[in-house]
Amino acid sequence: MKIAIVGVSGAVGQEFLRVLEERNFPVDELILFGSSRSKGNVYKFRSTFQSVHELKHNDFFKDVNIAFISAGAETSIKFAETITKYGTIMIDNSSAFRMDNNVPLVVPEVNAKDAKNCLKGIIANPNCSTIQMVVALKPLEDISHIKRIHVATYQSASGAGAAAMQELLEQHKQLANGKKAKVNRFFYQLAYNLIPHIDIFTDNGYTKEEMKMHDETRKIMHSDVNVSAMCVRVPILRAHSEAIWIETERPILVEEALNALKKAEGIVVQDEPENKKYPMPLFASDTDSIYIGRIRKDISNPNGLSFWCVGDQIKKGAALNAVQIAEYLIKENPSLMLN
Ligand code: 2RA
Repeated sequence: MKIAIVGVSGAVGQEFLRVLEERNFPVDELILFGSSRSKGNVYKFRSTFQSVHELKHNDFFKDVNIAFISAGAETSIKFAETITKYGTIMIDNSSAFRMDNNVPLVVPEVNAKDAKNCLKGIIANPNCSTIQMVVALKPLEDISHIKRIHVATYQSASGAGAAAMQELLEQHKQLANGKKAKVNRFFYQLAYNLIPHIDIFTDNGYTKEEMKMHDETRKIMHSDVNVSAMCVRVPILRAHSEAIWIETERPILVEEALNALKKAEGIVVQDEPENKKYPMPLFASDTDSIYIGRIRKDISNPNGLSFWCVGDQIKKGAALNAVQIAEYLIKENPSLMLN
């Protein structure tokens, strides 16, 4: 298979290289793309070194089977036709096509089959905070329909990219050395702070990040669920955490929820409060699973359940989910490999 990565110099782009290698993804040939700034950068993949080409409107994608894109919505929109016109499947990490009715929005543990309806040759990877939440919700939805969700997110610096992670590290150093923290990628100093503002504000007072959790969850789960989110940037490097409250059609027992979550694909239950065992971003970073703990009845709602959910933002929240979509497509349609 010939695989392309667009936006390879970014945090997610770099993770694509690692995940493809880790999972022994069937790559015969790899071609890397980036902006004019990263043109000529060289990255190692398996035992080879590959240099980055500048993304342009040309025939580079002619014999590419699958292209993983993580270069921002503007680039995805601008280059979608160039990438897909010869039959390449574009798995897009940006928000550009997520709510397009002709583009499936896929989290393999939840709605893998939707990936087959890829009419435009594009499959969208959901927003990171939505991905980890729907992985956790699917086994519960299978017990009883979820009618309402309240979620508060604790989102790491990695969601804003590699430079933002670096900025957080630098800020800690600057402050430790008695200097003022330099702010560039975030609205305020993130070190020793929380910023209740991710993406832009919309007319209803929610941010776009919060509305993504509403809209994308409904699309992925094929559900009429109501979602009210509060998204907060926290001084953590690369794993997002979420406090989630759900209301189901019929009450779900904690035992039922635990059993379903323990059996579910992609989930690790860490729920032994008496042994101080619960998920934390420190330990979830750079791992593949979604960790769930602190599962309890919501004392304010007889049909309510509450829990805590942690997942690596760059892996399952981005690169790994995209690669899992590709693996599903290959499994369902091995002829893809013969393009
Ligand atoms: C963030 N949701 O955490 C973004 C990344 N996709 O900022």
